[in-house]
Parts: sequence; C-alpha cells; structure tokens
Amino acid sequence: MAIDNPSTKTLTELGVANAEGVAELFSKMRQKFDLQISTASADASEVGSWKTFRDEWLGRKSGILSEIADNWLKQATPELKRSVGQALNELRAHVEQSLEDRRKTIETASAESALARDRLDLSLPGVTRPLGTRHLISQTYEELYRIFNSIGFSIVEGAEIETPYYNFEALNIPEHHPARDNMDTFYLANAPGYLLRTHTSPMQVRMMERQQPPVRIVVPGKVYRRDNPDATHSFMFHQLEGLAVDTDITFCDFKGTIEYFAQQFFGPKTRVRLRPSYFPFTEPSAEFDASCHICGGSGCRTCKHSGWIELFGAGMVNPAVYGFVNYDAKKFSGFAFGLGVDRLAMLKYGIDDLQAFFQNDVRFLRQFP
Ligand code: 2NL
Repeated sequence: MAIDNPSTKTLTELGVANAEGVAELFSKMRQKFDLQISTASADASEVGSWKTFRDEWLGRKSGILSEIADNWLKQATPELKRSVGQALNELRAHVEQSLEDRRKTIETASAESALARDRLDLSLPGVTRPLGTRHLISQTYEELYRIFNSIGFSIVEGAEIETPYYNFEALNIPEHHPARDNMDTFYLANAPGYLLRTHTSPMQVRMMERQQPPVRIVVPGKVYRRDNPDATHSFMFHQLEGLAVDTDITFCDFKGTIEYFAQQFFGPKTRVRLRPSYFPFTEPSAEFDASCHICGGSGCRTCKHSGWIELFGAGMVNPAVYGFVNYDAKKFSGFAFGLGVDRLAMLKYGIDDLQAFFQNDVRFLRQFP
C-alpha cells in the first residue's frame, strides 16, 4: 500500500478502521506538513514557491486537504465521520496558521532587504551647486541706480523696438539727418516702420508725453547701432539716459548733478570739466570729462597723457523737444545726458576689450564676483 500519497486513498484502502487509526493518520500528515514547511527557505525570492506550496496543501481542487475531505471524510463510515471531521479541521487550522506565519516571515525578510538595499547614508556631503554672480554690466547699472536714486531720479524702462517718431523726430533729429541713415540704424525688415532704438531717449519722450514737469528719470537699457565690433564698438551696448525738467532748472543744476555723479562713481577727489559739443536734442550741448581716476590728472596710458577722461555727452534740453511733448518752453527748462554703461564699466574696472562683456567667458566673469 502506497503510504507516500495517502490522501488519494480512502480510509478503508489505508486500513484505518477506528478513532486511534484516524488520529495516527492525521498525526503523520501533520508531521509531513511540518517537515516540508520547515525545509522551505524564508528568502524573499521564495514568495513564488510559498504560493506553490500553499496550493499543494490548500488548493481547492487538488490540494491535499481537499483530497482528504473527498477521500477520507466523505467516504468515512458514520462512526468515524465525527473524529475525521474534527481532525481535518484541526489539521486545516494548523496548516493555515503555519502558512500565514511563513508568509509574514517572508514579507518581513523582503522588506528588510529592501531597506538595507536603499539605505540613505545621511553622512554623505550634499551636492554643492556653483552660485552665479551678477554680470559686471548689471553691477554697474546697480551702482548707477544707487547714485541717481539718491538725488531723486526714478528708474523707467522702455521698449527696444521703437518708431522713427520717438527715436528721431521728437528729439529734433530731422528726416535727412545722417544719424537716421541705414549705416547707423537697424530697421526691422519684417516690420516696416519700426526700428531698434539707437538710444533710450524715446522712452523719455514718452514719459514727457504722459506727465507734465517735474520729471526726474533715468532710463536704462540696451540700444543698437550699426557698428562693426572691435575693442570699443558693438552692434548693441548698454545706455543710461537721464532727464530732469522743472521750473528754474539751470546749467548750474546740470553741472552740479553730473559732478556729483562723477565723484560718487570714481571717487570724491574727481574733478570735472565740460567741453562744447553738439546734439540736436540739447542746446547748449557738452562733452563731460572727469580727471583721470588712474593717475589723478598727471597723465598716464589710460588718459592718453591728457589727465582727462571723456565720460559722456549731455546738455540743456533743446526747447524744440518740448514742442513735441506739449511742454511750455517758456515755463520749463531741464538737462539731459546719455552715458554708455559698458564704457563706464571698462574705465572703472580697467577692462580693455568691450567684447569681453558679451563673450560670457567665466574666467572673465569670475573676476567680478
Ligand atoms: C550721446 C549722449 C545724450 C541726451 C543724450 C536727451 C534726451 C531727451 C532730451 C534731450 Cl528726451 N536729450 N538725451 C542728451 C545729451 C546727450 O547722449 O553721446 N548721444 C549721442
């Protein structure tokens, strides 16, 4: 009689005829189960084989316990039915409990190995990201804002695309003035009637259109001119224009303001001078020089041994401009200036090539943190 697969036989076939025999038979099945489950691995990868093992014992159709129910219990004599049923229930409870315990063990083991695998090392140093710095042009703008804010000028920005009216006409630059030539101005091929502003004055005109005096503003921004690039020229550079209009603004206010600027920007020992010049939008016009901040005025390479450095152009606002913005030229007067931020930064920080600002070589940028 094949005892290795007893659940496929009936009790009669197994020669079991009383309660003691039943108890002994169930005890053997329990031992068999215990042996099998104790030799199975508790490894996480054993989840699959746990399921196979569970089905072997608890499977609805061909599991061992189903076979026992079919072959032992259902076929049992009325006298044995009770003890077989009871023993089967006990065995089932034992098998289910043991399998559940094993499942939990496997689950814990797999969670632990996942934890070990993914463990964070909190002692590792963080990722240090390199911090950028403000571009030297931006830093220079900030210095200029500080100076002009301190004497009551507001900062106003405008668009880079403008019309000939605001860029030229309203600034008293007539139709056939050479500054309007294709040589100097970028006209937009895809937008006839528009151009890239050649200075930030158009925004100053717009501000005057919008409000009556007093006006005290500086207008920063990129401006564009058809220049070939070299150490001092570029098709784009950065400007700051200033405008002050009020009753009783004199040439003295004009000179005092730009002198204050020069001493704030280059140092308190700076001396200044004005030379006659010409701009259509100012009358009189002047070139504004400062004593050389390198040699103090005694002459050096930077000032080409003149002791003076040209800073920017300026003047008293030409009354003709007021006519375009509905200002009463008899009541109001003012001054204006237009400075190149790139040029001032080159002078102050001893940079000999304008192109260095636009090449974005970090070896250059890092020198001005
Ligand atoms: C330069 C220097 C300058 C102005 C700009 C200005 C603006 C208005 C009215 C009058 Cl709204 N003037 N700006 C004045 C003098 C000089 O720029 O070298 N320009 C070619």
